Parts: sequence; structure tokens; C-alpha cells
Amino acid sequence: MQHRVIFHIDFDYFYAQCEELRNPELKTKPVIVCVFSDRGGDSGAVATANYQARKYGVKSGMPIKFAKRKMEELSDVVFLPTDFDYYSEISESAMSIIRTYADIFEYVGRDEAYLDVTKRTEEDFTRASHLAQQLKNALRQSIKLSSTIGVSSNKLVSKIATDFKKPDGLTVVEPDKIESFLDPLPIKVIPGIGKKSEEKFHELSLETILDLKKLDVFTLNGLFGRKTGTYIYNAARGIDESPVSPRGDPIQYSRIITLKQDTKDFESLSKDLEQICEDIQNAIVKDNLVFKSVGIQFVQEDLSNRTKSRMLKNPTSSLDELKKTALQLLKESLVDQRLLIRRLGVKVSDFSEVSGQADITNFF
Ligand code: DGT
Ligand code: CA
Ligand code: CA
Repeated sequence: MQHRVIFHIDFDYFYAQCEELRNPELKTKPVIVCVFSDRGGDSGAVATANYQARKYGVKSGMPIKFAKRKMEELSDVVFLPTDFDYYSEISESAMSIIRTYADIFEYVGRDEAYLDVTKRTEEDFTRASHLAQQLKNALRQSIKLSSTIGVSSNKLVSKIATDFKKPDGLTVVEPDKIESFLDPLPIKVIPGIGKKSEEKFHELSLETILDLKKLDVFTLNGLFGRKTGTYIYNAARGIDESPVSPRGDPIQYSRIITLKQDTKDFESLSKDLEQICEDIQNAIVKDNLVFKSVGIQFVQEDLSNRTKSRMLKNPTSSLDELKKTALQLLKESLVDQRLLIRRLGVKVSDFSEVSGQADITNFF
């Protein structure tokens, strides 16, 4: 029988784990990483929390004020602001290890990726299970990062398998076990099923995936529209043919060049910078993506690195906006630049697709 072998990997309590990595004393304490809004004080939302803090009901997306109230009694709780540049660094080192374990690697986000390992495991799930364990060990040994992996014959079931047991989990669902794995799970484990559609199903007295399979595809299409209805129909049966695709890999959307001559002259650097922006933007448009973050990188004459990045207000694929932001970052960096610059790079990140299945949540 022919089937694929697909890993989904997701790093545990990612931002909070990164904070623990650079400050191991945090490990024994509840840690809550927050996006403070520019209104000041405690306004803003929780980005994530470590499992110590989750025990008290703290969740991603919750207002910071709520989280503080839940933790009132505790003296050792730590609230921290996000540091995206640092999380990206950890993510990049992890991804560069993960990539080497895949026949095909698909970057999903800072803490998530799919791997097609069909060839290297020769379609054998025992081998796949060992390979997944090796990958988890490698991440733990080289960056002390704890992760969770789901393994199955497609992306959808592997993602559900990852969520099945966290943190530090490894769940393998062999092709002939997909049905018995999915049937008892609540409908909301299907990616893209949000609160609203969960309520819809609840009204119909449908709670589990087994219940959901009572609806035929026409009923589902009537409830959700053809695209989403068909998606849910197939998902309930563990069917997903979508390929692991290398698009979105950040390596494709960053460029670094060695300058003809070490310099810190704006005019000279800006010409190279614009050229790099054009190359990157071409790749992005070709892959039908928009980005939300722009960064520049200097390798200085002593080979040390300097980076600076900025979040945009809205996702875009505009060359003008990319150039404008990169040039602005260049200008700002040069103000206190002491060493000459030897290599110059640009990197864009925080992608989403212009359209497609990644947007499934928007239909609900
Ligand atoms: P996990 O995977 O359940 O152990 O925990 P996380 O924190 O890794 O959760 P995940 O994989 O859903 O999200 C990865 C990172 O994305 C997380 O560390 C922080 C960020 N994030 C997730 N949800 C939210 C949210 O609602 N708001 C904000 N600002 N950031 C979020
Ligand atoms: Ca995660
Ligand atoms: Ca994730």
C-alpha cells in the first residue's frame, strides 16, 4: 500500500519557553508573555504562558488584566513583554535543524512546520516514530527546546495528533488507525473549526467527530458553503491530500550579499539594499504571500552581526513599502554605526497567504 509519512512539529509554549531558555530561573515559576498595547498600563493581551501559569487558567489572547487577577495570590508570577527578534533567532536555529530531517520541509510559522519524510522512512511508521524521537532529542540537546510532534499519512491528521498530547508529546497515527483515533475526539480539534461553528454543531447535538460523520456533504455545504463544507466533510474522515510544500520557508525570503567594499555610507548601501529588496519581493509575489515584518542585517568588519526589524501595520507584498521600510531601518541603524559594514542582508517574515486554505478560519 502506498501512503505518505508526514510530521507536524510545534514548539511547546513557545514565547514563554524562549524566555525560560535565557533565564532558567523562570522554569519553576508561572511565566506570562504579554503584548502590551500602546495605551499603557496593563492594557493588552497574553501572547502565551508556560504550563505553570496555564494551571491557573491563563490563556493566549486573554486580556492582561484578567491574567493578573487570576494570579493575584501568587508572589512568584512573572509578566514579560514580547521580544520577537529573540524568538525569531531561536526559531531559525531550530528550523535549520528540523529542515535536515525532511525530504520536503514546509515552514508554517515561528514555532511550527510540516515535514514530508516518506522517502527517508520508506513509508514505515516504526522508522518514522524513531525519526521523530531523534528530531525531538536533537532540538532538546542543541537548543534545549522542548517540542511536540504528530505523525500520520497527511498534514491534517498529523496536526490533530500534535494537539492530542502536549507538551513534549509524540503521537503516531498509522493509516489504519485514523478512524479510531479521530472518532471520539471533539469536533473542535479540526483546524479551522472555531467557537461559532462549534456552537452550530452543538445545537445539532453533534459533539464528536463520530457524530459529525452523520452529516452528508450536501448538508455541510448548505451550512458552511461548498468550500468549507467539503473541507469539514473530508476532515472528519481524516482525508487531506494537500502536499507538504516548500513555499513559505523563510530561507527563500532572505538575502545577504557581501559588499564590494566595507562601508557605512548611506548612498552606497541604499543602492544594494534596494536591489536585495527587489529580489526578495519577486519571490514573495511568485508564492502569493504577504508579509508583516521587515528586517535588515549587517555583518560588520569584525564579523559581528547587527540586526534591526520592524512590524508593519498591515500585511503587504508591496515593493515600495518593503524598500521604504528597509531604507528607514538602514538610516536609523547608521546613526550610531561605528564599525564598517562588510555584508548586508534583508529578511521579511510573518507571512500569510493572499488567499487559500490558510484562511479557512475567516469563513466561520
Ligand atoms: P503550545 O503549543 O500549546 O504549547 O503553546 P504555544 O504558546 O506555543 O501556542 P501556539 O503554538 O498556539 O502559538 C505559538 C506562539 O504564538 C505563542 O508562543 C505565542 C503566539 N500566540 C499564540 N496565540 C496568540 C494570541 O492569541 N495572541 C498573541 N499575541 N500571540 C499568540
Ligand atoms: Ca506551540
Ligand atoms: Ca503553533
